[in-house]
Amino acid sequence: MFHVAPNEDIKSGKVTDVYFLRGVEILKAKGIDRWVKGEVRASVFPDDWGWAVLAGIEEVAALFSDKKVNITAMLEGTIFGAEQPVLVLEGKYTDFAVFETPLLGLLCQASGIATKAARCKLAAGERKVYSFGARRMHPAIAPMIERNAFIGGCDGVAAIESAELIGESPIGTMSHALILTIGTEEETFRAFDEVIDPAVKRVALVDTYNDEKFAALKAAETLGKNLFAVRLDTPRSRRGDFVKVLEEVRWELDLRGYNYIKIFLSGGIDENKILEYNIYADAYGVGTSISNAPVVDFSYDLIEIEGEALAKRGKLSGAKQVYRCTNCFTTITIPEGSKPGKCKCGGSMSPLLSQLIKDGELKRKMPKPQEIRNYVLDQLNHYSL
Ligand code: PCP
Repeated sequence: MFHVAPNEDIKSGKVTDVYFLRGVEILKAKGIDRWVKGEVRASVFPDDWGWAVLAGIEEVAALFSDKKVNITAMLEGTIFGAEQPVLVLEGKYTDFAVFETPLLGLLCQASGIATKAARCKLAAGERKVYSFGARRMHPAIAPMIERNAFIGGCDGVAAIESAELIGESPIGTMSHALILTIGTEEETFRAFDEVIDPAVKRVALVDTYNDEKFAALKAAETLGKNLFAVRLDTPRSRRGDFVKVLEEVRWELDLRGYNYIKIFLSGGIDENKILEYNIYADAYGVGTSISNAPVVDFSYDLIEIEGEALAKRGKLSGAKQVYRCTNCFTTITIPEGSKPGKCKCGGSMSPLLSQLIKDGELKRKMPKPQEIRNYVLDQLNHYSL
């Protein structure tokens, strides 16, 4: 029905670029079967990002479990730099060659989404950031998109299937369509408050018909203490000096004692808009800029053939380890087996690449999305936009 590959085709290596299959055919025909080792790394990041968040490792583990390979990799959620190997895959080349396509696909998109989410969360600080972007992408991958938006730092996701995948409650209250269908904002706010589970925070959408400040006051007068926030999803054609609009909404609410009512923004939001609107906004719904985030342009390159260091032009040969200072987060990449010594700050250097799969057997407990998210948020304290 839908133009997506079923799990079994991904797992069997059918979702691969044909030149990998032709390579295997030739090697088998010529009886050439070498033990090779290769690494996944990105030489540059999109949009001048200074760092990225590694995501997609859980799915990579699912792809390679029961394959005759060994994989070492950074933990999912690790913040890494350009040129740093994030995963090392070794085995008999003909056993795994066709899986290079799904391997990179799983890491490139997930890491782009998780990084954009982390950048938005870093910009928002304590303010909530919710993933509202399932509608911008093919529904078959909505759970993947929102799972990685969540582990990257989003505080919640909107799509029901995605929320189930990560074990969270879906976020969202009312759409413009509901208000237009019921007829008035006031009737809609009342109906929402009468019908919807009281545990769902009441967020009133205030940009459907009139000026946001008057609709916000209408919402406050209608729901009083039951109102948690007003949402402005103002169309671009009406935004003008949007910070001034937010200032007015905040002023008019506070003037009448509605200081407790929060301001929630959505529509065209990214980390730069968040920095601009933080003066008045308390939470953000981010869609396109996270779900349509640029990919992290990972490549997989062989670095050893039968134990001998060898790499193509432009790549550093031989196996490596990436060490990060547990104190100042300085990171170095050195040949595998070399000693990193102490960091210049006196801190100790901790290796980031560890065993994930050994002879097709999973050697790592997969953390919950909440644990990965907390790991990302902890690291973010050491990074800036
Ligand atoms: C959309 C919806 C999403 C927002 C925009 C994501 O607004 O509210 O949350 O926007 P982004 O992709 O630009 O970040 P509408 O389609 O106008 O809203 P609604 O369905 O709420 O009526």
